[in-house]
Amino acid sequence: MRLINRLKAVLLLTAICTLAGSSAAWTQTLQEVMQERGLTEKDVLAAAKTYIPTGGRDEYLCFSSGGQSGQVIVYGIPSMRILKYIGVFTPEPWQGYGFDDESKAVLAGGRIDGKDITFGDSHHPAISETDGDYDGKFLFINDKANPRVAVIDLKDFETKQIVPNPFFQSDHGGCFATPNTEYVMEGSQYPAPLDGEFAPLEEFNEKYRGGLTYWKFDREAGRLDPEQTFTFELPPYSQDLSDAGKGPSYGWGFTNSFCSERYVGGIERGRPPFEAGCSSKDTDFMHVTNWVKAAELVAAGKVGKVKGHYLISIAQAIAEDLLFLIPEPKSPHGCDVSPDGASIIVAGKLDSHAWVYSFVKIKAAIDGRNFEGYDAYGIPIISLEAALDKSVSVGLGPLHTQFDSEDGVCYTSIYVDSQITKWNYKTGKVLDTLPIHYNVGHLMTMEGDTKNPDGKFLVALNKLAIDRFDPVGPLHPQNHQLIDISHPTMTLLYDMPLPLGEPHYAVSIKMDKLDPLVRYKSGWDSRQEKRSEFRARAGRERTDRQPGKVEVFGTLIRSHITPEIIEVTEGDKVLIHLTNLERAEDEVHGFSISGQNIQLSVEPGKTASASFVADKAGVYPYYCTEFCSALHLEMEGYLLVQPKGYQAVTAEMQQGVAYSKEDYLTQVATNEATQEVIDQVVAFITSHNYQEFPTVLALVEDATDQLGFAAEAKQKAETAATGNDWQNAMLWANQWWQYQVKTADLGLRAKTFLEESGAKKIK
Ligand code: CUK
Ligand code: CUA
Repeated sequence: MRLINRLKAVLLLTAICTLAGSSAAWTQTLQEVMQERGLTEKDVLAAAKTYIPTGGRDEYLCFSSGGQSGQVIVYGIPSMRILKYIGVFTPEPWQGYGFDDESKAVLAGGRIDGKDITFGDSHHPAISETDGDYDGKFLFINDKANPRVAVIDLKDFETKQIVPNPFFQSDHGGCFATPNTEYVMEGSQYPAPLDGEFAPLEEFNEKYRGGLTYWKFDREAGRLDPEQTFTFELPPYSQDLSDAGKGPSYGWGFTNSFCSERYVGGIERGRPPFEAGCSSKDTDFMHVTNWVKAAELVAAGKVGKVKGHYLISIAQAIAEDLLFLIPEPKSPHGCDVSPDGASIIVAGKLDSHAWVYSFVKIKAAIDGRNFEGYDAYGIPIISLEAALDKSVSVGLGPLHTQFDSEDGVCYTSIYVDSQITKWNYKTGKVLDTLPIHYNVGHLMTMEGDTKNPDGKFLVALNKLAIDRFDPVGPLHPQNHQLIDISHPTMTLLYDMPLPLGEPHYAVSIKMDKLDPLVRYKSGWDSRQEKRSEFRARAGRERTDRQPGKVEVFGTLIRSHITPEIIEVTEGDKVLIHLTNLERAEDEVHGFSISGQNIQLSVEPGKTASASFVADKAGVYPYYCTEFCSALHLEMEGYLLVQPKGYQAVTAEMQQGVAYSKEDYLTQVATNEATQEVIDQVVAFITSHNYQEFPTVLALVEDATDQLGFAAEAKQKAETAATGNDWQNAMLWANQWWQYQVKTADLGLRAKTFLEESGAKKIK
C-alpha cells in the first residue's frame, strides 16, 4: 500500500512542479558563486569548456592504459568523466572478468608456460585503423611485464583475446596498428634469449636478442592470428617504442632503442649499474623494418618457424633488405610518424632536441645503398646526415610527440622541464610552451596519431601529481591534465586524478565513430561471440544431475533467480549457467554465492557461467549483486550443500505467515488500484508523441513485457483462488503486484523522460 501512495505522490508532485514553472528565488548569480569560491574568470571559462550538463555527452572517448592495474581506463573528453575500467590482464569483479568461466578462458589464453598471470603492466593502447584513420572497431593493448597483447572489441568494450609473445620476456613497443590494421606491432624491451632457455649474461652479445613481432589481425574473426604472425629477430639493444608508417612510408615500421651499448650492469658484482653503461654512447639506433616485404616472404613459405612461430633471423632480414638502422639521439624515447607519413620524430630523453627524420631521405639511402657501415650483427647503418631533416631544441628531456589538425604543428612532452612544447616540425619553429604538473610522460591530441588529427584538446599524462590533489597518503593518484589547443596559445583546463595504476599512453576517438551495443542477442556468450550452448529460456530452466556433478541452466529477470534453490552433495562439481532474460537498457543482474569466490555480471541477453567444487557441506545464500529493482534484495536463493548420505526430511516447508481469503481479496484490491495508476501513466504516454523517442520506446517495450508477466501471475492467483487455496492465491497475487510495480516504475521513468524532453501532446 505504501508504494502505491508513493507512486501517486510522484504523479502529484510532477503536476505541481509543472504548474509552478522553474523560476526559483534562491538561485545565486554567477558573480556571487565566483566570489564565494574565489574563482577567476579564467577558471569559470575553463569550467564552461569542460562541463557537461546532466544527460549530455562528450565529444571524444579516451582509452587510457591502466599501467600496473593491467586494465584500460575509459573517460570522456572534455568532461574527463571516467566511464569504465575494462578488465584486460587483471581480473575485474564488477564485470565478472576472471570470475565467470567465459572470461576465465580469455585470461587463460594469456598463460605463460602454463602459469596463470593475473597481473599486467598495460602500456600502449591502439585503436584499429582503416586507411590510416580510426575505425572504432577494436582496441589493442600490450602488457610490458609479461609480454602479451590483448584485443578488446569496441562493440561491447570487453576483452576477447590475450596472446603471449612466443619469443620475448618483456615488451614495450606495442601496440601500434598498421594503417589498415593488417598487423599490430609489438616490440620487445629487455633482451633475453628468444628460445626462452637459460644463457649466462657473459654471453649477452651472442645469445641475447631483442625482437619485433607483427601480429596478424583477422578483422572478420576479430582476433589476432598467431599462425600468420611473424617476428623479426633484432640485436640485443633495448628496443623501445614503435610506430607504423603511413602514406609514403606505408609498409614500413620504425622502432627506436636505447642501450645499444649492450651494457649489462651488476652492482653486486662490482659493476657500475645499468643506468651508467646504457647511456654512455651519444647515439642509439632506430630500426627500420619492411613489413610488407616480410609478409610476402612469409606467404611464399620462405620464412622458417621456431617454436611453431615465424621468425625472421637477422641474417635473413639483412639478405632480403628488410632491416636497417639509423643513429638516434642519446637515450631516445618516442618514435612518432607524422600524419602525412613523411616524417618520423624521435626525442632524445637525455638531450633537448626532437629529431625529425625524412622518410624520402631514408628511402633514398636504402635504394642507393648509401650506408655508413654495419653494426656488430651486419645490419646496414644509414648515416644520421643522410636521414635527418632537422633537429629542433624543444626543452630538456623530450619524450613523445602528437600532432595537430594544422599542418606541421605538433606537441612534444618535455619530461625534465615539465612542460608541453608546441612547435612546427616542418619549419622548425617553437610556437608555445605550457608548464605541466608534473613530469609529463606521454601526451595525446584528439585522434592525434592518425592521418587526420582533430586538434582541439590535448591530454598530458603526467608521471607525478605531487601537490595537485587532496592528500590520500604516500601513494598519489596520477594526474591527467586537459589542455585546450584550439587557439595559438595552449590553455590548461582541468586536472583529473586517476587512481588506478600509472597510465602510459592513451588514445582518443570521436564519439560518433563508436556504436556500442545496448544488449546482447538472447543467450549470448560474449567472449566467444556466439549463442551460448548453456543458454536457457524462460520456463525452460533445468538442473541436470550426474554422479558427482550438478549442472544448472537458469535465468535472471527482475526480481528473481531461477532456480531459487540448488541442492547438491558435498564434493559435487557444480556448474551454474545463468541467462539474463532482460531486454531493457542497463538491466544488469549480478550473481554471487557466499564463500565460493563467484561474481557474475550478466548484462541483458548474456549467458555467464560459474563453476566450483562444493567441497564443504553447508548453507550458502546467493543473490543478485546489482541493485536492479525495488525487489532487488529479494533476488536471492540458497545453495544447499548436503552432507554425503543425507536423507531428505519429508516435512512440509514451514510457513512464516498463513494467508486467508481476506488477505487475498485485500491484495487484489491493491492490485486493481495499482492498475489505475498504470493506466494513468499509460494514458499520459500514449497521448504524447512518445514514438519519436527511442529511449521511451525501449521503456514501453520493457513495461509491456512486465505487464505480460503480471497477467500470467494473475492467472495463477485466480486459479488458486478457484480451488480455495488462499495461501498460493495470496502469494501469486503478490507476485502479480510485483510485476505491476516494475511496470509502474518503467512507466514513470518514461513519463519523466517525455516531460524533460519537451514531448508534444498529440491527442
Ligand atoms: S612509455 Cu614513454 S612515458 Cu610509452 Cu612505457 Cu611511459
Ligand atoms: Cu537483479 Cu538485483
